[in-house]
Amino acid sequence: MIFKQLFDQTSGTFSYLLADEDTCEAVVIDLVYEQHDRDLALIRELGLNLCVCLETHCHADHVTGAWLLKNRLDCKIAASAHSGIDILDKELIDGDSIKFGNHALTVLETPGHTDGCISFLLDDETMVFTGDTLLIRGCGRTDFQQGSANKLYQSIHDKLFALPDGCIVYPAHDYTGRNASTIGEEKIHNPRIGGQANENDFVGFMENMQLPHPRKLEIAVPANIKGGKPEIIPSPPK
Ligand SMILES: N[C@@H](CCC(=O)N[C@@H](CS)C(=O)NCC(=O)O)C(=O)O
Ligand SMILES: [Fe+2]
Repeated sequence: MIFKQLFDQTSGTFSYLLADEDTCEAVVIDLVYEQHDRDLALIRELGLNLCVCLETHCHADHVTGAWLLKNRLDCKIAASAHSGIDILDKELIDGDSIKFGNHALTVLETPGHTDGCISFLLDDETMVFTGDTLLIRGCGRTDFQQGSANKLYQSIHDKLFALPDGCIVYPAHDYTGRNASTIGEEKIHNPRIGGQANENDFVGFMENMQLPHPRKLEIAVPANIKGGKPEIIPSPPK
């Protein structure tokens, strides 16, 4: 399998490209609008056939590059049926399978950061793409966008922590220079939900975080509801 983890420095966002080496079918997860040229070039250089842009949720801190890539490569856009994104070609629900060649991602509904948060589990359970549900030594905030610390606890504790300890956690963000973790590591070392922390500890922690709102909140949410479709459609290069 071809696998690329890509990073946007400005928003601290990871995007992911996964593809089957034999069939060249590819999927991407959580693109960033400003990284469109980089992502398009990479897909073309590798000779891939992009099937679908996947969104783990409707992001509040950056605008997705999904619509821009669909406009150029004629792929589909898919996210949770509860994401609030209104231009989806496919609304995903728990247990759905997204196939690319001989590989597949399974959809796990993991609400809490938003109602429409989903994670994507690779079929051999070696990788899980957790969006903002589970971050490295952290998790998504629960103070807006239908956030619920109780739901987030259940999603992480009951669904993600039930995966094999060796399963590699690839989140949507990191703000400290780390790039991946494992389920086993987070079960022990996540300061919010790891170790002996119970649901009350977790909810108490989340309700007292007092984070400033993301800088782009007012721009990002309305733009992401439209899949990142710009007001003025860029004309393709000649
Ligand atoms: N400083 C960042 C904040 C980003 C932020 O709030 N990120 C959200 C994800 S959309 C989050 O859940 N962060 C969790 C945390 O920082 O612990 C910005 O302005 O964009
Ligand atoms: Fe988010």
